[in-house]
Amino acid sequence: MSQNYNFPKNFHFGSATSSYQIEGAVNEDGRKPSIWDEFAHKSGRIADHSTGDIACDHYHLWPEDLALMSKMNFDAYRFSIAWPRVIPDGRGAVNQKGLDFYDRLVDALLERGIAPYATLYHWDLPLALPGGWLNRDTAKAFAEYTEVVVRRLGDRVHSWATLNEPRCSATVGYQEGRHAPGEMDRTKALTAAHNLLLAHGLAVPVLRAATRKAKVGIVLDIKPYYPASVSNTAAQAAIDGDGVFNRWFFDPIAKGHYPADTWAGFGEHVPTVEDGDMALISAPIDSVGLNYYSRGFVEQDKSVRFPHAKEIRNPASGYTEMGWEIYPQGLHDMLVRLHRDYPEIPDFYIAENGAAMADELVDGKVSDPVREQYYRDHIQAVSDAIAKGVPMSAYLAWSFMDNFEWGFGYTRRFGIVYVDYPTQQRVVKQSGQWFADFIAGQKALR
Ligand code: IFM
Repeated sequence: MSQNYNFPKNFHFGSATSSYQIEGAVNEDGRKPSIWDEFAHKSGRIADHSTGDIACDHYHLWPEDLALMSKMNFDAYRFSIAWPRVIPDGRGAVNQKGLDFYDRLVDALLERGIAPYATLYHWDLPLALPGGWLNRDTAKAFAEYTEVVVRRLGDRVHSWATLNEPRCSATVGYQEGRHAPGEMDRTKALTAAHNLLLAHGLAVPVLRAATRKAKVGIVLDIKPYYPASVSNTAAQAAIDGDGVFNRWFFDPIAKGHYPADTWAGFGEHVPTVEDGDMALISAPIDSVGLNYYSRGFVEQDKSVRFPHAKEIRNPASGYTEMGWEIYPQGLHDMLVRLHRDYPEIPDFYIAENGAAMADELVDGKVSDPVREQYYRDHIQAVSDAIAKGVPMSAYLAWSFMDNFEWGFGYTRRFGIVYVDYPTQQRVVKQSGQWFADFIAGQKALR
C-alpha cells in the first residue's frame, strides 16, 4: 500500500487504554472488587498468574503518563471509567473519591489540549451485582451509574462510549470462559449480549439528557470475514462468521433487530427479547468506535458449532504475538462496508488498533519495526476509506502503553510505550516515536 495520508483538519490522533488494564490501586480510595479482580485471583486462567492489582500503576502515575501523551502530540486519549471505583457495590452509594480521580484526569487532559474519549464500561463489572450480565437488572444499574458519571463529567468529555466490545464481554466471558466471569455456555453468552445491548440502550438517553456537545455512542470490535477458498461452503462460513461477530451487534444498534439468518443459526440459544427492548437498543447515536485487529479467513467446518467457521492460516501474511493475521486491507474493506450497510451511523472512529509484539528493552530502547509498519499501513487504510466517503473522526492506537492483557496477563505487549513493570519506567518505542512524529506532521498541515 502506498503511503499517502489525507485526513480532515479536525481529525483526532491519539491512543487508548482501559481502567483495569492500567490503573492498579485496586483497594484504594474506596474501590471494591470487579469480576476481573475475582477472576484474576481465583480462576487460574491468567497465563502468567498475574492480576491487575498494580498493572501500570496509572492511578498514581497518571500525571507523568499525561505529560508523555502531550510530548507524543496526542489530540485525544481514550480511557475507561472503573464502575467499581464510582459505585463500589454496583448500585447505591456513590464514592466521590472515585469520581474525583476521573474529574482530575479529564481536567488535566483538557489543560493539555487532549480531547477526552470516555468509555463507561470496559469489562470491570462490580462483583457485588447479583448475576452479572445474566441479570437484566444489571442494565438498569448501568444506566444509574452512567447518570452519576455524566452528571460530573458531562460536556468536558468529547466523546462518550457506553460499552467497550459487548461481543467480547459476552462471548469470551460467558461462552469461551477465557474472560471474567469464566462461564462456558452459549445461551448465557447470548443473554449477556442482549443485556449488554439493553444497558447501552438505557444509557444513551441518560447521556443525552446531561450533555449538549458531547458525542454519544458505543465501541464495537469488528472483524471482516473472507472465504479461504472459492467454494460455496467457505463463502457461507464467511457470511455466518460475519453474522455472529459483526451483524449481531451492528444490526440491533443501527436497525433495531437481530439479523434473521444468525438468529436462525443460533437456534435454541437465542435470548429473550422483551417488548420495547429493540427500540431502546437502536436509539440514535452520534458515532461508533471501532476496534480492529485482524480478519477472519475461513473455511466451513460442520464439526464445529454455528457459524461453522474454521480459521485458516494464510502463509502469505505476517502474524502478531496474539496469532492474529496482519491484514490492513481488512480495515479499509470493513470501513467501506459498514458505511454502506449502516447509513444510520453518522460517524465512525478507530477506538483501538494495534499489535502485540515480543518487545525487548535493549540499551534503553525498544526497536519494533513490524509494529511501526502495522501502524503506517492501518492508518493508510483509514485514509483510503475516508477518500471513499466514509465519515471518520479519529484514530486511536491500542495501546498507549503495555498493560494487563486479560487472560494473557503481562505476556503480551500492545503499547507504543514500553512499560518496565519492576520499575514502572515508561520508554517510548520506535513505533511510538514514529506515531508522535506522524501526528506532528499532520498538525503542521492543519
Ligand atoms: O486489550 C484488549 C482491549 O481491552 C480490548 N480490545 C482488544 C485489546 C487487545 O486484545
